[in-house]
Amino acid sequence: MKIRLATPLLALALLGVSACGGSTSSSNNTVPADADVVVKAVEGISWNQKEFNVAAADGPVVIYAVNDSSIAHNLYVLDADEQVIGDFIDLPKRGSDGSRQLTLAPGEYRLVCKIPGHNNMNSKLTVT
Ligand SMILES: [Cu+2]
Repeated sequence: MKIRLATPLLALALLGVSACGGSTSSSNNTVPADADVVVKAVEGISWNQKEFNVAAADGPVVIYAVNDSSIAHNLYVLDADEQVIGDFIDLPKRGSDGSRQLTLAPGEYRLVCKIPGHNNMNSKLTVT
């Protein structure tokens, strides 16, 4: 029976390249390429803008939210009747983020945070 001498060498080579597989975490969140609306929770219990606008004529709206503050938040999309649309985005700590694809008819919506005392986090989203 022949012994294949190349095999141990190949095994060593594979061990060598598999040593580093850890993920490098970045402090900067990457906004999804398909995001139509980018909402940031900022210091001072506030969204980064009071008004957002998006044209939905080409289909669903992708809303991306990220927590860029030191306390917990969440993002709810409300329609004109204050009804919640879709699932909320939980933003428990700085760097938390998430996105939702929602089918929104043209009109006015609110982007709110429902944590008690965060009433200031109430921005207008206008869909055209
Ligand atoms: Cu909040």
